[in-house]
Amino acid sequence: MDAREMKIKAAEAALAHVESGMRLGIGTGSTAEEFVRLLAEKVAQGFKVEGVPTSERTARLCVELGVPLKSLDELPQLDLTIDGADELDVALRLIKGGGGALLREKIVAAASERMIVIADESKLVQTLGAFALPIEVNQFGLVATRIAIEKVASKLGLTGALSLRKSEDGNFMTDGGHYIVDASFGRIPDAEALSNELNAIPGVVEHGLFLNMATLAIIAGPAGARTLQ
Ligand code: ABF
Repeated sequence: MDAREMKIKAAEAALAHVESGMRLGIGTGSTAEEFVRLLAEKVAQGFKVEGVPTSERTARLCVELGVPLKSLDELPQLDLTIDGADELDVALRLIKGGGGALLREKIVAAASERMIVIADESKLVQTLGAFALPIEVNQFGLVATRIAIEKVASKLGLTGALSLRKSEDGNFMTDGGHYIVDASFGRIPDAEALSNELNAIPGVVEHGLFLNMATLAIIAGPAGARTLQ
């Protein structure tokens, strides 16, 4: 089974948790997109859902495939969000934001009663941090914010470089008009402490540690999909 087939398996298993009439948060990334494709097939057969997309990219795919969308202001309380992740551990702590949508992903997940993470087994790690932690920052005061992040890292004994994410035409810009600093910390032994410290930096808009948010993870491997909760 190749990586795409595993993503489809995870998405299929997640679809089994979706009931007609649900208000759904719809994630971003290649795994979430497999979910959107499967959901669109169900919608075409008469399944009723209303989705709130976590990015412009996901919104475009949903519109193209006919998945009905609402804004989060129209549907501020959601039944379930289904989204991918860059890394997760067995306690369902996540690193997200590799796709650049972490702020909307976190707002949508926080507005949802439940969050199901879908991933192939390469994303499951013992300790978070091999994937560089995306940190969404305000453009104003970028240098000061980077220094503040470095101070936090040093306080927590984390080493590694910070790098401002680039795109083809300059600095990568999120849907909210912010930059992303990718922090290659290596292992993050205390994700809760790092999350709290980053939240206290004014220039940090949001970071990619999703703690106490996922209620279930569906991990697909060559032998099929299994769940963690
Ligand atoms: C989103 O997409 C992100 O938070 C995460 O960065 C990424 C995972 O993408 P993929 O499913 O393509 O690996 O869920």
